[in-house]
Amino acid sequence: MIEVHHLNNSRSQRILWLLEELGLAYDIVRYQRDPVTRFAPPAIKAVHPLGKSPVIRDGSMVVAESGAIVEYLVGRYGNGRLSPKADFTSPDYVAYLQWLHFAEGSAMLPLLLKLYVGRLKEAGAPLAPRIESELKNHFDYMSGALGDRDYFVANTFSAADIQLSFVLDAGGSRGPLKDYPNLVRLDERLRARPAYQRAIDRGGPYEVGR
Ligand SMILES: N[C@@H](CCC(=O)N[C@@H](CS)C(=O)NCC(=O)O)C(=O)O
Repeated sequence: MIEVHHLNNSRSQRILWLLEELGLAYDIVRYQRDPVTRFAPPAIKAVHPLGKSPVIRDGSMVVAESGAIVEYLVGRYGNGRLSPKADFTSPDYVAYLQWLHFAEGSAMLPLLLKLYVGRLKEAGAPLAPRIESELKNHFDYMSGALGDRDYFVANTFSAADIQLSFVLDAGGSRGPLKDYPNLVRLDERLRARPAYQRAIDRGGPYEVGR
């Protein structure tokens, strides 16, 4: 049975959602953020030395890093669902990989900088213009690429949309999501999926984007 090491209000919500979309059985090992620091409890280091969530255990396999977890689950259990066929000559598959990696590799950086630099108050003020311009840069890019389509890759729901959903959620709580009506509509479309709702029911309240 796949085990998901799930931290409340975190990126691991995406993995629960993906597992629900794939109809796979899974167990949840739960961790609560410290109410003051928001850090994960040290106990999570017993499963992976980084001490971050998500981590999954699947038999002898322990996988950290949500993009890698998504690729692993879709590649191993997807049977053609939630991604274009793996083919490096296919523009759709290469676009899928790009979006999958863009979420954590690029888009989260200015969102995290805003969170941490914001805690410096006045001391962080010199960095604010660059952070804001990079937020705009990344959200402009996502919004322009989505255009009037419903989903990022081949206009078909894929695991790349799941991976990008945390960027939308973080953009809703401390970024510029509201300035991008097509991304707001995508966020609503994703949240309305029955598997998304089932993942919330199992994972517990999820308030990153609210
Ligand atoms: N790039 C990693 C980021 C993992 C990460 O930072 N997870 C956060 C939760 S959203 C975490 O565990 N934070 C608690 C902590 O750092 O103590 C991924 O996508 O899995």
